[in-house]
Amino acid sequence: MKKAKFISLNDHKIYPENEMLKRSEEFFIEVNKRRTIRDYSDKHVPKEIIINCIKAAGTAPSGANMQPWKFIVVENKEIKKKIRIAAEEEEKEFYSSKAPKEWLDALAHLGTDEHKPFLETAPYLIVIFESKYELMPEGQKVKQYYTKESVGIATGILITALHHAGLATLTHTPSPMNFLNKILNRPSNEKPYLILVAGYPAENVKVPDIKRKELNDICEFK
Ligand code: IYR
Repeated sequence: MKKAKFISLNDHKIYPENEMLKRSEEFFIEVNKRRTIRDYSDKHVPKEIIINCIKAAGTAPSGANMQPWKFIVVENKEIKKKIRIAAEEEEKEFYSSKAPKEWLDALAHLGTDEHKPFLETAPYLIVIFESKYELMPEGQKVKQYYTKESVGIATGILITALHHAGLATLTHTPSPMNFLNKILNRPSNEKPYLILVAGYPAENVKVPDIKRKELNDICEFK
């Protein structure tokens, strides 16, 4: 068993309370401007920006610090096309037969359908995989813990980092997504978690007229 080893905490900055208040307000104002975008410009985005955002995502806490995530960044047009074709096939089934009426009703206000042109137009598809276990060189499987939670937190940081950098995103989850293992040549221990579409919004893009819940509806103080 590995022994715990501790080092000093050097980088945690303490701010005066008025400054914390200002920083927290400003952060809310900034993230509150984020909207999910389904129509993208094909304008190039420097890869370094994406790299920095993925580095930010990689700072997420994780079960037993196992960091059970993998971010596959797809820029290649042929690969994006393959992903679009496979995703649209699943979505066609979803919208035409698989989805119960209740689900389609719940989605109606978003105006989505089986067509996913953004999978080709957007400069980046960041395909996020969740490692259910780690595969060691000799073939042993090492269990990972709280993988869904860990990858979810990392994805949240990634979305926030991309927004902070000035990019739009869309979380896309065609179901099932195993075609991603095949297209991206990922091993069987990696389970597709979601496709994060990233780029600039298309010019004059429209977004659904939807509202966020009020603080009182999402939070209680005891
Ligand atoms: N995957 C489909 C359907 C869909 C499902 C949910 I839940 C959404 O919030 C949005 C869409 C699609 O992408 O169209």
